[in-house]
Amino acid sequence: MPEKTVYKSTGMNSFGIGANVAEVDVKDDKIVRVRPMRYDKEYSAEYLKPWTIKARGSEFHSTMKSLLPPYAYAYKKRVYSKNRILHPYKRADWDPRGERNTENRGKSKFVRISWDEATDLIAGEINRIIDEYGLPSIFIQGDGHGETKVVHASHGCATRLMNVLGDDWTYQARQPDSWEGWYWGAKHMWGQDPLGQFDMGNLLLDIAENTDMLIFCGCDMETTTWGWQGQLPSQYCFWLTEIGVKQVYVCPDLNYGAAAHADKWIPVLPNTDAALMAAIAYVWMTEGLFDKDYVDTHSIGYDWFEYYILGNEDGEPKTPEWAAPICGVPSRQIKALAHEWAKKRTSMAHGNGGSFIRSCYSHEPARFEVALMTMQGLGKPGRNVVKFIEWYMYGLPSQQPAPCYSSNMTVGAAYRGWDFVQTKSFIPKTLVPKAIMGDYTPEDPLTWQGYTVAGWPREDQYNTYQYPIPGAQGIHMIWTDTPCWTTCWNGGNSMIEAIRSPKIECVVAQHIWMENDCLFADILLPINTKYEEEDIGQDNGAAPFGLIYYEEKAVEPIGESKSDWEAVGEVAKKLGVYDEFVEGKSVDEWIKIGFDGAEKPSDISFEEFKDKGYFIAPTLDDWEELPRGFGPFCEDPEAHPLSTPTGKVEFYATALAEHFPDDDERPPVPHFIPYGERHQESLLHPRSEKYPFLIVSNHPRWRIHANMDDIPWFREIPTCKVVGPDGYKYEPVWINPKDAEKRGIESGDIVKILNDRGWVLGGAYVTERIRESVVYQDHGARLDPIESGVSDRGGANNLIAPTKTTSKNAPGEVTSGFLVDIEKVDVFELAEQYPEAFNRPYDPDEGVGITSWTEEA
Ligand SMILES: Nc1nc2c(c(=O)[nH]1)N[C@H]1C(S)=C(S)[C@@H](COP(=O)(O)OP(=O)(O)OC[C@H]3O[C@@H](n4cnc5c(=O)[nH]c(N)nc54)[C@H](O)[C@@H]3O)O[C@H]1N2
Ligand SMILES: Nc1nc2c(c(=O)[nH]1)N[C@H]1C(S)=C(S)[C@@H](COP(=O)(O)OP(=O)(O)OC[C@H]3O[C@@H](n4cnc5c(=O)[nH]c(N)nc54)[C@H](O)[C@@H]3O)O[C@H]1N2
Ligand SMILES: [Mo]
Repeated sequence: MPEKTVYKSTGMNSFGIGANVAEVDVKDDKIVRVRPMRYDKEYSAEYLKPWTIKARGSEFHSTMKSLLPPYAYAYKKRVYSKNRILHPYKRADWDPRGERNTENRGKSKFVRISWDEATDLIAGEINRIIDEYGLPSIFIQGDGHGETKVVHASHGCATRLMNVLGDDWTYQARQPDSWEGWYWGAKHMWGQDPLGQFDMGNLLLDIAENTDMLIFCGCDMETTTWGWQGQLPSQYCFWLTEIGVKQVYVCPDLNYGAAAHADKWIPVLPNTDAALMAAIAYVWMTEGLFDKDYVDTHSIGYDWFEYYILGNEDGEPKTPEWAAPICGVPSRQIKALAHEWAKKRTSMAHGNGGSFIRSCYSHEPARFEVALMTMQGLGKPGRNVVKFIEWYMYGLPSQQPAPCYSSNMTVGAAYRGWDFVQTKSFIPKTLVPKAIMGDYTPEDPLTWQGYTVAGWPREDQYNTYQYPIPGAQGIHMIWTDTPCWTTCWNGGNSMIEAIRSPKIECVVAQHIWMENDCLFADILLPINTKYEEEDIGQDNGAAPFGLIYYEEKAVEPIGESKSDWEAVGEVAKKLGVYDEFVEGKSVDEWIKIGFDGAEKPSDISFEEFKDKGYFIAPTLDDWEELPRGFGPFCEDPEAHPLSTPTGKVEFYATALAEHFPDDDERPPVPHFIPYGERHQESLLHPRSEKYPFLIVSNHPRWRIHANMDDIPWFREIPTCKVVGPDGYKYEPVWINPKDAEKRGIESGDIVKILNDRGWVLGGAYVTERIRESVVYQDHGARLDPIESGVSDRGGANNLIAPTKTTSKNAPGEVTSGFLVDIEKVDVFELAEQYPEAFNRPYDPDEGVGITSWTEEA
């Protein structure tokens, strides 16, 4: 029997937004087991009023326990990972009073130091940088996903410290990575501020009652839903099959959701969805198969779109025969899909957006989707767009996305993570390497459009920003709590080059495990996991009910680790601003502030809350009556206008035409753009002769981005790692049998994926689950550099993603759907060529560990 059981959210969203709450059993200061949470442990069913969706003679019920993904059960392995950073470290050959050897970042090893020395060093460098260059020269990277904590926020605690020091430190503004195409494209067509994605009220009910066909375009209902939502969406899809809702998957790979749920798989070539959809529009236009009345009353500029699709603009009608060789879908299939879609009430489904939403010119496919949905009467019963993850984003009373939204309780008042709006200086994350490597001055600055952080209104994209800001100098110090730039962002190898620049005099990283960008730090602070902290949490997104919970400490901090909030606090002490930093409040007081700030539908005292462990809100009585998706706009577009300049769907984006009249990479009307001045990542471009494959770099099945690559239980699974002849576990690469044969590749072979930006290794899996001309390798595998800045054994393919942004005026990331080649390698030959990399201490069960990088090993 456990000595105690505590509640912990296991979702990895971070930003204070929890999900997948678990019961964690503890004995002898050890986590012994993780179990689903029972919602009815402290509250009766009469109180909870669990919801039921009734449709087509069948019922789908809310569950009484959390439906945890595998990550939740396995996470304790991370707490006790051999890869934990247990003490502060300093890079051996970095001397703040002498040689800094910045070019050795990622190469030299680390030596152990004390917390006292580490915080002295950091505070000393902060003061020195401010004196020599000014506060804008301090750059804070604090924006990742990861463990969800509220008071001990996993990211951005340092931004709060900087706010104490002034209002012009430089912030790394994360662009809307999850939504790029929607943000930079769809928003100009159907508004939907701030993200550009869709009204989702009550759509689980609407789909069950009214939808005949659901098209999953770039969506894996058995992988990415796990990250934030657990297994509820999966159960829902099994139920849809039972009640006869047809499920069509459009994706280059037969992903896990497609394998489990698809009635039909349409294997499209990566980032050619715009061509496929243009051809569907062509069929509808020429055969009169769309809702003309709706288009007349709900949109503007349709004629411009028709002009383009019919080929009047460029002499090229966008027929299915035109699209077929581009998107790799036979023309008869395109026609059949167009006909079926016109006949049946069809909704589109996404996880978030699909990897293509993070590819070159991704605003175009997103806009095409809006066009198609509008042509079929967007918002009519059964005709909406649904998104199966990040429901919390829509957890507003007006946007009830699921029947389960009984409350919008948030403990945000206690959140101590990122807080950046005060500072005047920022760099979009996609432009960081460029900002560092260029010789920018306030007079001759780097410029871009838009604040870039998800959440800014459409109009902000018309603003031009600059680095450095007037009167400021460039950045000279980086402090990161998100050390996975190289494994998660665009052009990772260019970031490695930038971080080694002598301009960057000091790099501080605070992290739980020794991995990825930690290798490039000068000072490392050891952070603990959420199991070692006391906190408060909320889940108003993933669970069938809205709830807040008290997160009691499960075990004592391991080694000398501290929470992110405490670690930054130690630096604040050395700077003499601790009280200002914590605003005079203890962790306990912050937890209470979070509890008090949550809008609770009925009374409960703080003591009772702590005692019960959680507080849950019952289902709303009238949830079935709440608006559904675009229903209100559909019924009365004048009373419920969209947030576009005209209030209607804009086939011709009036504001793009006004602000960027010469932008041929994002013209006012959606276009299929295979390549252009900026990107040549297309099989239609001559570059493809050298690099004849497109890589699909999805969100990982056995990780959440860079998290969890060292869990032994997962690494045993053949779809997680491929064991090479040298015993090393390589990141899988899927390749079609026809392509594999041409390259002499067999399952289990080790392959190199390459382009002009570098190369990474992988373990081949030859399968028809991936279409020809495409290779698939998940993103986020742990860095294990061969030649640092060029090649990687771990398979971190972001290293070779393009450095260039979405398009001229859209500074989004491009991290999937780019050109590569693939060839078989002999790992033993490579080991001879690169003995240092291949002889690094390595444990196949956990990968490269901290002992590979420290001198005491
Ligand atoms: N190739 C490719 N790249 C992509 C995408 C893609 O589709 N393909 N998708 C993009 C998208 S949508 C996203 S959201 C990004 C994700 O990119 P990130 O949000 O940056 O990724 P994560 O790995 O989740 O988290 C960031 C870091 O936080 C660390 N971390 C976790 N918990 C804690 C903690 O408590 N404290 C501290 N200090 N650190 C912690 C993790 O170990 C990791 O190093 O990736 C983008 N990159
Ligand atoms: N397990 C797990 N869950 C996660 C995450 C994670 O890292 N791991 N990350 C979370 C985050 S931050 C986000 S933003 C979401 C992301 O959620 P999504 O955007 O839905 O995820 P992706 O893996 O980028 O893409 C989903 C599917 O798109 C398909 N696809 C790839 N390229 C193309 C293309 O060109 N065209 C079409 N039609 N399909 C394509 C692939 O089949 C892929 O499985 O997931 C969240 N959930
Ligand atoms: Mo994301």
